Amino acid sequence: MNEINIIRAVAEEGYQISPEAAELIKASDVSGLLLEYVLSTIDESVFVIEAEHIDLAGFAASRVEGVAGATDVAGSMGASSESAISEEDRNVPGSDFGRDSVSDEIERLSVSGDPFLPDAVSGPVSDAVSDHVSDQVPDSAAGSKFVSGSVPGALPDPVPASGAGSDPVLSAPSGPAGRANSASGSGNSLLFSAPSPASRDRPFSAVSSGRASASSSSSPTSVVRSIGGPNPVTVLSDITGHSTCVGEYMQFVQYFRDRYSRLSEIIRGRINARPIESLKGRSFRRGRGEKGSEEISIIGMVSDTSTTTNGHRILSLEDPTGSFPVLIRNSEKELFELSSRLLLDEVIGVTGSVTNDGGLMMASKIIQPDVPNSALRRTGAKGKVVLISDVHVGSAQFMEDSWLNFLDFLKGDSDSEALKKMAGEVRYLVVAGDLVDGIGIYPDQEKELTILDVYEQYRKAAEYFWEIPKHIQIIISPGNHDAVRQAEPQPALPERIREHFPPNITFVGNPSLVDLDGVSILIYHGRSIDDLVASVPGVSYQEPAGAVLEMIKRRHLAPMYGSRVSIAPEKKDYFIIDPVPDIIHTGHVHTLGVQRYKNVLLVNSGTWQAQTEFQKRVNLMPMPAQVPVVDLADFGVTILKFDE
Ligand code: D5M
Ligand code: ZN
Ligand code: FE
Repeated sequence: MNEINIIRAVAEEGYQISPEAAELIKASDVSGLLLEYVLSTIDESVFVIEAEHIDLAGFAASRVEGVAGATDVAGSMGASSESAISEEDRNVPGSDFGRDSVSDEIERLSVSGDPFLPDAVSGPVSDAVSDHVSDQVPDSAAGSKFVSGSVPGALPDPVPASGAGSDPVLSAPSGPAGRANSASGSGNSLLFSAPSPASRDRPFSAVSSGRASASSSSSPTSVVRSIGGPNPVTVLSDITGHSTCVGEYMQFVQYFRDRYSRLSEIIRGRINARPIESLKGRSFRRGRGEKGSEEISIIGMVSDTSTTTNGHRILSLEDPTGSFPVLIRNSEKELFELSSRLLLDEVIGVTGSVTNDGGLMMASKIIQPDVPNSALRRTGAKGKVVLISDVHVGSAQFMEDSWLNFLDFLKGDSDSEALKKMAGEVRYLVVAGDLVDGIGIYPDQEKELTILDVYEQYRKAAEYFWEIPKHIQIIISPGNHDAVRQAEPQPALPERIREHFPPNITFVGNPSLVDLDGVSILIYHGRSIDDLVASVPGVSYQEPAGAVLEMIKRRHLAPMYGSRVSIAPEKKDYFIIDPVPDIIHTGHVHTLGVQRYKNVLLVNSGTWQAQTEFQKRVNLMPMPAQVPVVDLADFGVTILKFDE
């Protein structure tokens, strides 16, 4: 196999591969078989296949095992969950799969070595165990998202430099990102494998020490575009026309550095954190007889969570200088509860004490970036903004009658005087994605479409929007059913589609931050809500604003990398919630939800699509034709129903 074929084959399975690893496979005289073997045995937390993931000895052994073994390996191609390596094999100490045994040993070590632990086991820690454990915790950042090894991700479709004149990409979601979406221990076991000399030699590691440099991204508050007039619109942050992403390996490193440096900066205002590297090999022991030990803080990205045999939780925290295990004791109820809600890849601060051997931090406090406590802002603005999403024009379930009632309302054609009055106050309409149903978005979708051509769907949508009074400024941002790349951030709809729409529409990307006469609205379609519902206890489709609450506590719209949301590694992390907006408007899950958190209004708008066959199967009850209308002066919300 040549290199291109190898890269393509691994990409099809949702992985990337380093040049060294590709070279290693290419050099084999049975390169096709070796590749199959690698793909069938790779740990699912790995996203970039490195040379150290290629187990030549294991491959040779599997071939000796004979026909049955070989068939097994070949048969598992494409069914990536099937592994030729048994669970027992994975837990052999010292193997790349040995995370569980290692964390158990950390448990033993810390339990016996630390007087704070209530269920301490007796006996001194043997040097052998201690050495073994510290060997397993890498002392360099090799294998980290910041430097090499475990950078996850798909190769996203490139975004045209400008949305204008280019054909939309109608591909299915790219990428695998085959990582389990539960935060319970399925994360990145690479952090616990000994760093290989090869990865230490990487060019990236030259820049790995010290704090992440100030991000190269543009300031989030610089103005991108502006429209004047009585209902002014200013776009503050939007990917459209600014994509630099071609999916190259180094870009993932840059992306994670930007994510880390900006989120850690928010936390750094509240704790005095030190680089993880500085914890290594240091003794934090105070003088004999002194109570307690020195409290220190670190800020890192959660790269793994696991549960010890005694039911405590171990987090792996990673910063650009290294990674470090943090133990959360189950006796600390509040802390433990918070830790159960943590997601892989979110950035947190932890304060705690480091065990005597310097190998483990016992957490006493977890700090999420969150938003400052402050009073509701007075805006000075008047009038209303109407928030909708998930119109799904072209779907057989599109509720056209209700939608036409809604258009009548906007036109001031309601029977009710109150509605007429309210319509007169509407200055803005924001659409947070899935304007049309698209085609080829999910299997058998065409059976549920009334308009089979995506451009026809947009032409129909445009007709509706021409009916809306021209003084209402409309903002349209795309979603996963729209005709732009699936990888997020998504650019605005292309000119070929925009040209059908009236001039009072500003097309923006997903996500986007816009300012409407002094009120800032962060618009995000909300695909990550599917991940949050799956991973955070208590977050449900019935109360979607609860998912948005989890986003704002993390100051990030899609904290988990590589589950349902395929994130393109742009230089700037467009998902970071900074500055804190007045309103966060999401959609996608077809249910309505409104919450207030500190000074931010969180609104998930519903849909105009009745329950689809798929949604029936998963018991998702949409809340169609209900419209939140927000008062720009006091952020009061009125829900209007158009479903009769
Ligand atoms: O997605 C609406 C909601 O339904 C959202 O929670 C995802 C879920 N959904 C819809 N179709 C599918 C398929 N085929 N697989 C998985 N999840 C799905 P929307 O993007 O607005 O259609
Ligand atoms: Zn939708
Ligand atoms: Fe959607």
